[in-house]
Amino acid sequence: MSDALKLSVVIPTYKEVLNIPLITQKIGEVVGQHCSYEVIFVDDNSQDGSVEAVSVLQQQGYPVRIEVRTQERGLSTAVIHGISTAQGEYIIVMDADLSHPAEAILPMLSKLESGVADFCVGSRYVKGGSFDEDWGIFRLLNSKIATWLALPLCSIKDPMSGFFGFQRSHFPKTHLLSPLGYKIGLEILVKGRFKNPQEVPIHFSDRQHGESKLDLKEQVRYLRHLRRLYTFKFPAASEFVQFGLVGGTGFLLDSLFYFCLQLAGLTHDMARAISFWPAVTWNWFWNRTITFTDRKKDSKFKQWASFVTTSGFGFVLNFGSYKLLTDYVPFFMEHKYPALMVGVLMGMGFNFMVARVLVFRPLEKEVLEGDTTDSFPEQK
Ligand SMILES: Nc1nc2c(ncn2[C@@H]2O[C@H](COP(=O)(O)OP(=O)(O)OP(=O)(O)O)[C@@H](O)[C@H]2O)c(=O)[nH]1
Ligand SMILES: [Mg+2]
Repeated sequence: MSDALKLSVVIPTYKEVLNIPLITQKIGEVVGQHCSYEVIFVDDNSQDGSVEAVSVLQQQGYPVRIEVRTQERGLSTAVIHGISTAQGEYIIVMDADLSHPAEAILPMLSKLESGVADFCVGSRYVKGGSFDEDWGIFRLLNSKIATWLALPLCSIKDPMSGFFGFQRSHFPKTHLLSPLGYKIGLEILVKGRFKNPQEVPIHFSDRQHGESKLDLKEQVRYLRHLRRLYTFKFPAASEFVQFGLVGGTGFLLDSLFYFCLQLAGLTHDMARAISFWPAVTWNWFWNRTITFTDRKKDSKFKQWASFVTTSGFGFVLNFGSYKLLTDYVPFFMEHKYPALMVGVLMGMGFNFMVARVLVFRPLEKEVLEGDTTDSFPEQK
C-alpha cells in the first residue's frame, strides 16, 4: 500500500444520524483491508447528533470526518464541497441512507483504476442491477421518464444515480458546475466530458431510517437542470428546439388573435396585420427569457425592434419561397402544403441564425469562462 490516499468516499448528509455509523462501518468492512481511504460526510447543519456520531467513529479508529456547512444547503453543492476537500486519488460519491451497497465500491474502483472506465456508476438498470420490489407504479414511471430524458446526454442506463466515482484529477473546474437540484452525478458526467462512463450493477434498497428529501419541487428543478445540460452539450440543437417551441406557441397566439379580431368585425387583412404584433412580441420575450437566457441582456426595446425587423425578413423569405415553389415547381404546384412547410422552415432557419448571432448576442468568451453567478444556487 503506498502512502498516497487511494480513495475518498464523499457522503452528503442531512439528518442522517442513524445511518452515519452504519454506512461508515459497512465501508470499513468492505474497503478497509483493500486500500487507504477516508470518508467525508458533508452535513448541512442537521444538528441531530451527526457531529457527535462522527467523533465516536473517529475514536473507534475510522478514517472519517464531517464537514458542517451552516451557510449553504443542498445535496449537489454539498457533494462539490466534499470533493473539493478530498485527498484521495479516486472519489466515490454515495448516499448515507444505505440505498447504495458499499460492496459495489471495489468493483467501481477497479474499473477506474484499470482504465476500463473514466467514470463509473452504481446502476439499477444494467443486467444484474435491481431495486426493492415495492416501488409503486408512480415512482417507477417517474424514475423511468426522468432517466429517458437524460439518455441523450450520456451513454449509460442509470444516469440519475447518486452513486458514482471518478479519478479526482478529472473533476471539472467547479466554476463550470451549476448544479440545479439533486443530479450532481449527471452534472459532473456531462460537464466533465467523460469519454468512457461504465456501470456496475447494484441492488438499490429503500432507506430504512430517516426521511426522504425528494419532493415535487425537486422534479421541476430537474427539468430546468436538464435544459441547462442539453444547452451545454448540444448548444445549437437545443437552442433550435427551444426556438421552434417558442415559435410554435407564437403561431398559436397569432392564430388566436387572427380569428378573434375577425369575430370582432375586422377584415382578414387587418386581423393579419395586427395579430403579427402580439405574436412577435411573445416570441421575442420567451426567446429572451428561455432560449437565449445566457446571452447579453441588451436594452429591451432595441432588442425587440431588431427581433421584429429580422422576423420581417424571415417572413419575406418564408412567403417568397412559398410563392416561387408554387408558381414554378410542378410538384409544388400540385402540392401546396409541402411548399408552405418549406417556406416555414426556411423562414425559421433564417430567423434562428440571425437571432442567435445578431439579436441575442453571445457573451464574450472571458465572461463565460469567469461566470460564477449561479454556480452554487441555493437549493431547497
Ligand atoms: N448535505 C446535504 N445532504 C442532503 C441534502 N438533501 C439530501 N441529502 C443527502 O443526500 C442523500 C440522498 O438523499 P435522499 O433523501 O436519500 O434522496 P433519495 O435517495 O432520492 O430519496 P429516498 O431514498 O427515497 O429518501 C442522503 O444521504 C441525504 O442525507 C441536503 O440538502 N444537504
Ligand atoms: Mg436515498
